[in-house]
Amino acid sequence: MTDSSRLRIAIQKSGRLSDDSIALLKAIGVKLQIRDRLLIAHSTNQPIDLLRVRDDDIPGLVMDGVVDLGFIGENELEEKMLERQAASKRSEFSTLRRLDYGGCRLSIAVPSEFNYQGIQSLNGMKVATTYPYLLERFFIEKGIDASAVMLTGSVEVAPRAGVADAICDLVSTGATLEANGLKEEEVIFTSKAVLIQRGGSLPPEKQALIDRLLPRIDGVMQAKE
Ligand code: PRT
Ligand code: ZN
Repeated sequence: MTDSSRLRIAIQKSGRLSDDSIALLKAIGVKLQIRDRLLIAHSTNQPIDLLRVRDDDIPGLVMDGVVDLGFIGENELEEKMLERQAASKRSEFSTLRRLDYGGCRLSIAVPSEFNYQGIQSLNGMKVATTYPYLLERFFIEKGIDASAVMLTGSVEVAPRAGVADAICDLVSTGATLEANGLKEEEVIFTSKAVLIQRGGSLPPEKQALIDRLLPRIDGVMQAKE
């Protein structure tokens, strides 16, 4: 793949975290030449390679030690951690920084005409989601007897399509829920993008590079406050 002496960073190829993650790397002085179709992007002034993948793959790439660092939403990270735990897979990593973008919440929403009377109203419901592990954990913690229906997309249309009674999906402005006749009732997880590092020790030069980059990230975030 790439020269293993170079720091490998996994980043979302195209999606809500891509632009902000690339902007952050550029702001801390990492020059990048990104060609849209390519999986790998090399820095032209630092020993850094970017692996551009779907965000779903990033937690596993870090936890399996395929890459050294990854930019990922906490929602995806936590879901994948629970999934790996259920499969008795190790999920070693450390969170280096919580970043100032990618903010959203994972919420349960019900059709607006539904007479929601608190969390007990969820009992017996089918709830469509892309995050079954986070949702099941919430049900268990709250003692709710409901089931998660896994959908990989178009979660917000599930109640109208008769596939589920409610949904559990990411929300930022709330416009998508409103457009689909749904109202947000329970926030089950709040999320931002984070920078994570794989478990185990890194070669000294790689660790030294990370240790030089982190204060620059702090500086960039402080300058925006
Ligand atoms: O292709 P790939 O698998 O890489 O991308 P993806 O489609 O799985 O993810 P993407 O790019 O949509 O989101 C990546 C990450 O961005 C998420 O895992 C979150 O950490 C973060 N994020 C922040 C969001 C949102 N805000 C968000 N609003 N991810 C998704 N949404 C969607 C939500 O699912 C819903 O469809 O936006 C819609 C709701 O937005 P509002 O503003 O109408 O409430
Ligand atoms: Zn994804």
